[in-house]
Amino acid sequence: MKLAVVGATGLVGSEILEVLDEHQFPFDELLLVASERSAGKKLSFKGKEYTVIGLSQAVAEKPDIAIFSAGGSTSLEWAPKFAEVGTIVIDNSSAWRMDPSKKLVVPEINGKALRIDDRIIANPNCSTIQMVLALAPLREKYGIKRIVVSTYQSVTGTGKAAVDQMMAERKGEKPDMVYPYKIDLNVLPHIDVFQPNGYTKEEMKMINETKKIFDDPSIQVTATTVRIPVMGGHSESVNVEFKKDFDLGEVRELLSNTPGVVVQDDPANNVYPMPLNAHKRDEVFVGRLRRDESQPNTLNMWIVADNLRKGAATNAVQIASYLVEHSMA
Ligand code: 2RA
Repeated sequence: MKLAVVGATGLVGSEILEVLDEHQFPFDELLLVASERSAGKKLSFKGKEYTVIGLSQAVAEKPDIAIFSAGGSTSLEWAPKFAEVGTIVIDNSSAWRMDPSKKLVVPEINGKALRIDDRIIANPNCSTIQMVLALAPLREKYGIKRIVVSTYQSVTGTGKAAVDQMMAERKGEKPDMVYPYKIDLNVLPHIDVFQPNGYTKEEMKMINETKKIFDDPSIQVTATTVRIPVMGGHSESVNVEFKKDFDLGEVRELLSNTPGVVVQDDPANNVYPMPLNAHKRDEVFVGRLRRDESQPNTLNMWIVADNLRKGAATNAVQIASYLVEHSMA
């Protein structure tokens, strides 16, 4: 097994390396890949030093799996070149997610859809992954009619330059601006670019990707995505209307029995999910479970996860593990 991590020098790239190590992902050879600009750089993994290589050199190495986290344009150009030499690309960018010929995979939900000839597999958007993982067992039991989601997203979702902007602001230094405004002590109702319909691209990702992952275009979704000056993970307020009525105790039990989901819901003792506690954790945390008393069959929930983990690196490594375990790679 020859494994390549493309975009190894970035924030998600280094998280992928941590997750590969923690999950003891089996490989014989590891290629750390980045743009030609970063080629030659040294990175260490498990006490061993690696020299970062460029993309053309990596294609020539014909890796079995390449986990990409290098942005949409790199992926559009290079994923097909890897696929052509037989590599299975697991891509973190939005480049291929809505391509009808590509699978958009959260292994616990639709891993079964993967086939041996899939060559480019899309990893969903971070804020979508944590929401659908928590909703999946409830959808199975009660059916979903409509989702209203508002997010509170970590600056790590934008990348290292955004973390640097926030930290410089905290120190009173002049930052290189990534966001149109100051992010520290502020809240920006603006993630990714605005679309002609008034929604942002991040909001449209949540809407469209949810339908694709659940393979159900009839689910109605509306989203407001917001950037907040936090680092540990993304938080989401989710209001979900089911087709059938539910029992709150049963909801708790279904969520507690879902692999990868942890229920933290004890308001009397101030127990609820927070990004501070989700940081560096692979699971999705759910709490504030309560009936929406304003209309039937509707539940309110609060969902938190480390966006660099289950929202990116962990999900991608889990897809790779699924392929290995099912002899597809
Ligand atoms: C964000 N969803 O948090 C993005 C990262 N993919 O900005």
